[in-house]
Amino acid sequence: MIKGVIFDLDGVLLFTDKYHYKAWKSLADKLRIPFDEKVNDRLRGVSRMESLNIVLSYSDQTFSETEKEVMAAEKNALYREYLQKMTPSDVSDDTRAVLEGLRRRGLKLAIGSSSKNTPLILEKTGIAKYFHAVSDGNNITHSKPDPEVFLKAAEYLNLQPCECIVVEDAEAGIDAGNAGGFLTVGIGCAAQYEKTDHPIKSLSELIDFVQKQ
Ligand code: B16
Ligand code: MG
Repeated sequence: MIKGVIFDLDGVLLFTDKYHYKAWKSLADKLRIPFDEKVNDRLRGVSRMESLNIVLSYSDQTFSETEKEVMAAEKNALYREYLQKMTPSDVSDDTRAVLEGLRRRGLKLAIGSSSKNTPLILEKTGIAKYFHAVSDGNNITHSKPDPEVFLKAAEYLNLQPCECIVVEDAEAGIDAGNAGGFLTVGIGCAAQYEKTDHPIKSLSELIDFVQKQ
């Protein structure tokens, strides 16, 4: 029986993925590295430094660790400028209705995000009130596709992985959910991924799906 739902943040609850894209694009343009939506999709769910390594893999230059630290910090500063402008109006009515509907039905809700910027995003959008637990880039040592972030979220909810659904937009996130023994639901890019247990087109399909389990 499903007792909890663990939501990825970026690309599932909020469209902060467009800000990641703009910030990485700005860095890539400066370094004259080709970067488009297809490359950006490879960065979904993976950590900041792993993302940077993917971006730099399209360059024929090599960079020192110190140079990479500077680049990652520059990208993050630009990304945070976009986040600072977020408000509760960035949360769609549909998303609110689904979170409220699941809570009303007694489900425990958690966030499972690779992002170290999760606290800022929650503060700006005011959505922390919907969640019983938050597991993010600040409490993990291994990023998705490692299941750590979701296993911690389930632990914080006092639930077993087999009692929880993981909702993801990233292939790395679906791999993480599967590796942790969760039922995986994919939206956006992850809806087309063959390893996703259940694809959805919109979050509003979740309530029915949870009730049928
Ligand atoms: P940060 P999620 C992930 O968030 C993003 O999808 C991924 O693109 C990003 O590199 C990662 O967070 C780390 O983010 O630089 O803010 O720590 O999808 O797991 O909610
Ligand atoms: Mg995501």
